[in-house]
Amino acid sequence: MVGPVLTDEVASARRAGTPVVALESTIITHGMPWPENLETARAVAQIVRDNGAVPATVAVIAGELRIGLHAAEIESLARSRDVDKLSRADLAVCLARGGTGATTVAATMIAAAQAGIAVFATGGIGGVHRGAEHSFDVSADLQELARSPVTVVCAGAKAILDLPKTLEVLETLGVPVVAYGQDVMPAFWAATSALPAPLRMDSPAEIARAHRVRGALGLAGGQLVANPIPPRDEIPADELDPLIAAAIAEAEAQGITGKAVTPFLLDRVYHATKGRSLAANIALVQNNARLAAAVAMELAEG
Ligand code: PSU
Ligand code: MN
Repeated sequence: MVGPVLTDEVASARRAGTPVVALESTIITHGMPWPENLETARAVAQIVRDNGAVPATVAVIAGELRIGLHAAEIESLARSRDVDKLSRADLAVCLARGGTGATTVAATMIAAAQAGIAVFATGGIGGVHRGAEHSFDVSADLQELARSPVTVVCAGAKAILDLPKTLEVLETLGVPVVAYGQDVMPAFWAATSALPAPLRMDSPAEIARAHRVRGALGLAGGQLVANPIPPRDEIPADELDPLIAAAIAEAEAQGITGKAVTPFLLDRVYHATKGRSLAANIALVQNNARLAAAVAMELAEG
């Protein structure tokens, strides 16, 4: 019961060497409101399929680390309001207790690596929070990128975070940070930022090659690919910045800390933008699913 439990579809894809793309479940339970969370989870899985790979959503269900969920299980997670948010620190405890929980980027990477799944698509990763010099709030996602051999396709770190500090920590940890098709880092809701990208790649084949070479060198950890949101869906940074500052002030005033911070800020930005942040979030996750499937295809072709 400790090892991951794969659906038949994911297990046979792994045996056959068919491309698989891991997907996280915290974005469903804590990242988006009902019913867009369910619609997005379904759409993202379909996009992975349409692009030739098998989607594998990861979660802990009744004490099992599940890789690949059935439609009813995804719906049940999407409807639930009090599911745990699991990272490296709490994954084993939830399994030991027979509990149910959603996996963050970090916990999803752990599961993917155990099942030999090399590619994972999400929206945004956790990072260094603004004010981390006081709060020490640095997401466990960053350390996981330095440990688990998974290429994670995201849209950059959310602007609720401190992006320069996030890049510094990733560099310290030895994580390759790759902007896809441009020289600057994308910033989640915005396609560009003022930050130069540490690395740039322009094709799924290039990303797949670098993933393989990293493994062949024996380097632990994966790669972070930052795929810009399609420009028609973006919300410019100057529009978002004041709303984010207000959301952070509100979080501080209410004493929100720890793992509650990210969901709280996302919810506030959602209301402040009258839902536009959610529309952008949905568009970028779908865009990332496309690129991740293409990278998985390249890796499967060997
Ligand atoms: N980015 C999003 N939506 C999310 C998250 C990130 O756009 O729901 C989730 C991911 O699961 C990520 C987690 O791993 O938030 C980071 O949380 P924390 O900052 O507490 O480590
Ligand atoms: Mn945190």
